[in-house]
Amino acid sequence: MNVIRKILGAIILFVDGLTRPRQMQRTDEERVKLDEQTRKMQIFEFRTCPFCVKVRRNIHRLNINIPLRDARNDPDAARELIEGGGKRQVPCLRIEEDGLVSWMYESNDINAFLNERFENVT
Ligand SMILES: N[C@@H](CCC(=O)N[C@@H](CS)C(=O)NCC(=O)O)C(=O)O
Repeated sequence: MNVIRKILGAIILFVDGLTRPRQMQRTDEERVKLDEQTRKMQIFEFRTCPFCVKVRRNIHRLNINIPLRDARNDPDAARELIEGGGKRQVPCLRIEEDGLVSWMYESNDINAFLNERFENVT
């Protein structure tokens, strides 16, 4: 089972690498604004989870920087996710705003939130 999972994971990463979406172009000014907005965000993920790949591809497309936390291999990340978010499900977006921390699960919700926030820089 573990071997099959590893093979599938390798295929997912290979296909993802071959078919990366085109990145949005950002000016230096936009880059500064975006980095300021994403500074307090983190994505908790498993490297080969297809739902995480979907979110990572959107982050790549939007050309934004959000740190990735490996909740499968990093015990600290897994603990933070379970204690903060309430369950060990990935992907999960941790957002810290005005001193408040929120945890967003579900790849579709995360991508909708990121698109809404970052397709147009204000
Ligand atoms: N509907 C969720 C599905 C997420 C999901 O099933 N994630 C799996 C990994 S692919 C998970 O977190 N499993 C928990 C575990 O393996 O401990 C989404 O779209 O984000």
